[in-house]
Amino acid sequence: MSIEQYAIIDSTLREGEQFARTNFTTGQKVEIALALDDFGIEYIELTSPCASPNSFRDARIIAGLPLNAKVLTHTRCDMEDARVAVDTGVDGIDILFGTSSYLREFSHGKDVEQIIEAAGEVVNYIKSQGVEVRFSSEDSFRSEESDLLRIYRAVDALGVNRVGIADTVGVATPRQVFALISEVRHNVSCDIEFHGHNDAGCAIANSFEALDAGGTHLDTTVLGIGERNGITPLGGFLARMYTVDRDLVSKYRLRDLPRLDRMVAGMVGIEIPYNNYITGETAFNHKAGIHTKAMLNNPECYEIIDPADFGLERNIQVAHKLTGRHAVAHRANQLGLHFGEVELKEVTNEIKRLADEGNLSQTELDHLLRSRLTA
Ligand code: HCA
Ligand code: CU
Repeated sequence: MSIEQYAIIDSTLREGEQFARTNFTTGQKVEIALALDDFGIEYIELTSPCASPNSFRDARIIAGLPLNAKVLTHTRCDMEDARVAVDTGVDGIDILFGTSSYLREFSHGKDVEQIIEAAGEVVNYIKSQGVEVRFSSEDSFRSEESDLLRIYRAVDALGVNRVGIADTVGVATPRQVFALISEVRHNVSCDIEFHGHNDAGCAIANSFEALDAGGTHLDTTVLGIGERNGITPLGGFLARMYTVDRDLVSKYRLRDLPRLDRMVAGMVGIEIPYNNYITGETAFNHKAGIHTKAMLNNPECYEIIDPADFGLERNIQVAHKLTGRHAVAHRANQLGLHFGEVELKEVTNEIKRLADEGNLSQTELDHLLRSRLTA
């Protein structure tokens, strides 16, 4: 385990704007930037100022906010775009070039030498303006590794702050990510960023492997919103890191995660998925009798994350047919009711019988428990 230091580049205001339902207002963008900054996120990435007039204006506004986080914007590897980006007053510019054979053939038509030449001019200009610069290769995992390494070595020699590896189409496996980032680590001295899409469900695992292999910066968005089904979700990534070592995430204000997820979900008009990492409705719900018995003795039996660290509570579900005596006694105790062993067995059997007949609500269950003791 080699992860000692890493930083999050949250791209809710860039990749997140590429989510099908997103259309943030200026006010919402400012609210998100402030909330991410409060949370302790180190970098906030914004949509290219060349995308639209409001994108330019909003980049200037956010770059002017008194944030601890560094503000980045994202542009093509193009001199005119770079000039506009510098004009916004951001701390850093993330430039992107397509290096896969698909993009080289069907998009820009440039070979490796031409890519390096174009990068040189733009990188030198951005650096001359005293602004941070990152060079990333779009669709890195469908690019020739030797081409990638040549390009990364060249931009490293130019003095970029970071190179970026992007799994643009979500095709990479964790092993491939570990292998490529390890190789890049041996070839450059600058920092290394990873950006992973989630098309095949590997974004979080890939992000973890990227850091474990020597990556230093990781892209996330709140709830994972982004192009198609999105990228590494902030909450899921934190869950992954927390369960490896809580100290890895103690620098963030974890108790604010539920508010952050709710806020962005509301702004883009979606519900937080029921099975979302940490903030999903059922993330800390315990149902089966055998689980709840152990949980009541020691929650760590079935929980690798303490919900209290995220300002949340667990729920022991009692009103169902899989319930058990311990869960029923626990609920009864919460209501100030205490059953003897025989009564407890009887009332538990009664709950199971009723639940078999149809859904039993918590209110009905509480009523049953109370009526048993007053009868
Ligand atoms: C895209 C661009 C990008 C860029 C990632 C990066 C990707 O939407 O195609 O700058 O590292 O996934 O490649 O989001
Ligand atoms: Cu992306």
